[in-house]
Amino acid sequence: MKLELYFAPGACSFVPHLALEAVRAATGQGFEPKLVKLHKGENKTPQYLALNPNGQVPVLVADGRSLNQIVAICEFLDRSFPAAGLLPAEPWARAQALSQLAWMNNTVHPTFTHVFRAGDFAATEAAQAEVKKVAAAKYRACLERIQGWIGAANPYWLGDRVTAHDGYAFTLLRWGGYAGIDPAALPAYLAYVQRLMAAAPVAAALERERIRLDTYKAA
Ligand SMILES: N[C@@H](CCC(=O)N[C@@H](CS)C(=O)NCC(=O)O)C(=O)O
Repeated sequence: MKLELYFAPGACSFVPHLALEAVRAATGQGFEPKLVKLHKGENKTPQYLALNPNGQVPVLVADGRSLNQIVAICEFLDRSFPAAGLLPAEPWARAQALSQLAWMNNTVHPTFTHVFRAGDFAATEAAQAEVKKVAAAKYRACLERIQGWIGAANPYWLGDRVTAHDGYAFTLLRWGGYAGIDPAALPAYLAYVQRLMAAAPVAAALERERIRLDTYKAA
């Protein structure tokens, strides 16, 4: 299968990026990374909007067909490459894993967007500061819930294989730095992410995106 991933460094596209590295490690199926420069508006060109009318990363192009939305991309990759074990096969465990991915995508991620792009949600500077403050507190609570889930992870979120869940966990903790959240304040989460970053598929994706867990700056 010919696979292409449209991604932006540090964005949520890290989730399918890591999933594709996990697929490569388990099956040998490769993919072509396609860098999208969001700051240059490359996600709003007519060519890009034809791939994804939402004008966002990620997009997976599989044999010429484009697919957007992280949850759908993970589901497609899991069904296409079951040997990679991206999602559990047992129906209840699978549904629970999809529920966690969906929550990160539809709740945690938009909460962060209120911190990162408060100007999209309020007009005045004072109102934006308020939006940012309230959203940062909600975001911290979300990270604490994730810490509760992965605190007992062994060694990775879903077991002994790196999966898309781990890509989301890394991304959301990294974004926490931009929300003023010190990863050291979430010790079990941080220990898990440090372990994760040493895994070969994660290291490959981090290297390609040239990102690290270095977004938190002490005030
Ligand atoms: N629910 C979407 C979220 C995608 C998303 O929010 N992508 C962000 C990067 S993390 C983006 O492309 N932002 C640029 C924009 O909206 O202009 C998905 O799962 O693909």
